[in-house]
Amino acid sequence: KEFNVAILGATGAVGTRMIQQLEQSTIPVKSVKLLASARSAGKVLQFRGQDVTVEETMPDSFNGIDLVLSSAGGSTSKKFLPEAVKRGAVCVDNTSAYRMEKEVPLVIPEVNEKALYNHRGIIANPNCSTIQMVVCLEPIYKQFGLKQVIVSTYQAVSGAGQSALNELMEESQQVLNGEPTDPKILPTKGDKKHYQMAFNLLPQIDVFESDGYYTHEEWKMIHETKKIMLDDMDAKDIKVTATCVRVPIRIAHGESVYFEVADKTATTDQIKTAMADADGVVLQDDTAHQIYPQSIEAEGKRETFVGRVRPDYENEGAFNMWVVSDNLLKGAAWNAVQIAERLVADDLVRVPENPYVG
Ligand code: A2P
Ligand code: 11C
Repeated sequence: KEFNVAILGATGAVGTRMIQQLEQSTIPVKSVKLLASARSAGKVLQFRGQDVTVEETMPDSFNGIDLVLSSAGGSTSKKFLPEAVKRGAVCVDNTSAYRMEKEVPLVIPEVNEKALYNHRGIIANPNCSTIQMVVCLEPIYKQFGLKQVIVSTYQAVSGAGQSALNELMEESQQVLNGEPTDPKILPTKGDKKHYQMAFNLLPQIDVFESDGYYTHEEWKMIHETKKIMLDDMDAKDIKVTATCVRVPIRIAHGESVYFEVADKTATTDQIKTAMADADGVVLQDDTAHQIYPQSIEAEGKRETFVGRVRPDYENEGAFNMWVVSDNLLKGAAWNAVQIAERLVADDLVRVPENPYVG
């Protein structure tokens, strides 16, 4: 069987990578439809060497589509994915629109592929910073148990979309030229004030929660991790806390992850081996030769890189590590296409009789 695939948000930072990852995937593609807003209608992109004209998204855009890969913002997903499911298309959604609904599987194939079997039309792709952390923690959890995770992120600007990336480049040039900057997007489009990102760090990703303490990005890292690893967004079995910081780099998030395992006999070498043996994780840890993960080296790669794995000498059974991955690939487009590959392999590209669209 061959599949008619639509990419919603095809002109964006993630959408363009979805095109590329789909081109390189094992999915038998019969046709590809590239969808965006009216602003991009008529723009010509390519799929496997063929020109494809971008179309404005309408409910009927999904007629005859089998599979949708979507990354056009949460409100666009809420508006169009029910229309797609109604027309028989299975949707892999990269936005946060449906992630916390219990009827919607939130999937990292290396961790909880089995959750795909219960899908009811929409499958959610987790947040980028969650994916790269959980893909490393899962093999540790399986072998040694996990009690607590404390993460601090160093997140690339492309996570905030193509327009934010353009803003960083423009500001950087302005600063180098000695000109004033005029921030309009970062730290987040959704908040009132905007700050310079070039040569700066911003401890705000997404808007603040109603408690006045945590950002929504931090909230997502905590609750998505629990939903993926423990199948319950509020589970207490693993304690998780996060600080999310935007750094002035283009692509690939870095994360300092501190974790405490249940099995106090676990050694640093065993922790390293558990991750080195895990699918999708590459251990880059040789301090004698200054080998550790770097953002510019992770860019364009599908894997998650881990290094600087070391014991906390003050706390038995606790460790630190440094995790880097391309936020647009494993953090978004590749994880989504990987989910689609598994759906195809397991004959799950069909909407069941009880679809769930929110
Ligand atoms: P467009 O290029 O027409 O604005 P990014 O995450 O890089 O900001 O990209 C967002 C993607 O979502 C783009 O492809 C953008 O299309 C698309 N998009 C934004 N709003 C809508 C909408 N209302 N309907 C369809 N696509 C949208
Ligand atoms: C960022 N992690 O770096 C965000 C982007 O929930 O899919 C992804 C937001 C999401 O800004």
